[in-house]
Amino acid sequence: MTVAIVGAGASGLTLAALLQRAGVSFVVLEVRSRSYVEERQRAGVLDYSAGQVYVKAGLEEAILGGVPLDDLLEIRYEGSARFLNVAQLAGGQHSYVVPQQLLVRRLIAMLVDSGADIRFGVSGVELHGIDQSRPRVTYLDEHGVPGEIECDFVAGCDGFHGVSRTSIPQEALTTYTFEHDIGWFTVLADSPAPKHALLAISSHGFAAQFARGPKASRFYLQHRPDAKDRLEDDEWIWTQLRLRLGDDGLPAGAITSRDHVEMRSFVVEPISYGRLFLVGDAAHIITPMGAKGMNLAVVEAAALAEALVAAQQGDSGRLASYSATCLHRTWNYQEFSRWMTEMVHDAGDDSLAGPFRRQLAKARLDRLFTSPPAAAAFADLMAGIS
Ligand code: RFL
Repeated sequence: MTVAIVGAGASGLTLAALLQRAGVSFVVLEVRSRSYVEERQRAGVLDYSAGQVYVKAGLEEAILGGVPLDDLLEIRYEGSARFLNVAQLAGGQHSYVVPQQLLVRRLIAMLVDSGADIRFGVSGVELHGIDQSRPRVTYLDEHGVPGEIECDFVAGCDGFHGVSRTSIPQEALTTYTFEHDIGWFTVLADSPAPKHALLAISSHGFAAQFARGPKASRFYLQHRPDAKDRLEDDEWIWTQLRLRLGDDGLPAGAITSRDHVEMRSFVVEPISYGRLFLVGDAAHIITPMGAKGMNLAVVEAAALAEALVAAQQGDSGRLASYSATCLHRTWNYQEFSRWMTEMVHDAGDDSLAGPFRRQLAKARLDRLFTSPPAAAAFADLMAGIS
């Protein structure tokens, strides 16, 4: 059996690593260079379920070795701190602080060292015959030389803007999109990492701070419609962060990257067609609230690896149920992300939600600190669905 893996991000590389362990042959095609992929900064936390993918595969040391565990979540309300010990509430299921670029770098090093076939810098990738028994993937290599991979299955791990999803006839897919009508900036700064993941709810708007290594933080910052052109305004950013975090002494560091976040959700159903299986962002986009994008990508890659290994042994049942199994998890995470999005925005700032919804959101927030079953249900989703 040969699997063509389109895309060398979190999902494609995880799938490759798991197939390699199982002795299934594969080729990975990636449009970007190795160094570009290794330096792309995005997510920062692997939840418990995603971490277990590497533990169960015997890759704990190679992928998770030396990374700190993540137990506590701070929710700061108008400057006053409250903590949830998420790992304890979830029965000891802790998350791992793993910047996405570290995960990607470790996976690539492991795969390349063991001779895996990863072709970086390709272009013009096209899928052919995905509804037939021997699909083909054509491309131009990094020197512009045409190449072709004949395979048994194609794994579409090429993100939202890739070619895999759009190779499926439109009439075969149902598409769901949802605009959250909230504006966010994201800023990466050389500012000391917070001790714990921090969500700050405030009448000035929502903000969050997460570690990205010991000396850097990723901040998220809600902006109202009248402030959406403030992304380049460092003074506005630091003033707003200090106000919302209730921390006058928050040190301003060099901002190394800044962007608008698309607060949009997207799902297609089904996520397989013929011999093509979509994985991760190729199949869905989830807002950063709840931090599930990378985790979904990793857990889906594991589900597909298991299904492909079973198929190689003559059991194609798991491939047949791959889409439904993954969509169940995806919709649960979309619901979790939306639930949290409403809570952290509405509880602080009633200029968008109005006073009634603000009270509802505050009740939802308080329940996390007053009802152990409510806190446990929250922690259960934070730990992830395997
Ligand atoms: P990736 O990681 O984007 O990898 C897709 C790969 O496919 C390549 N590609 C192609 N290759 C071959 N042929 C083509 N035609 C191709 N087109 C594209 C791309 O170059 C790329 O290498 O998708 P994957 O594997 O599905 O992984 C998904 C995650 O990367 C994504 O969900 C997360 O990064 C989302 N995300 C976060 N997720 C979390 O769990 N927690 C977070 O805190 C978090 N923060 C974030 C994020 C995403 C962000 N951005 C910019 C999208 C913060 C940011 C700023």
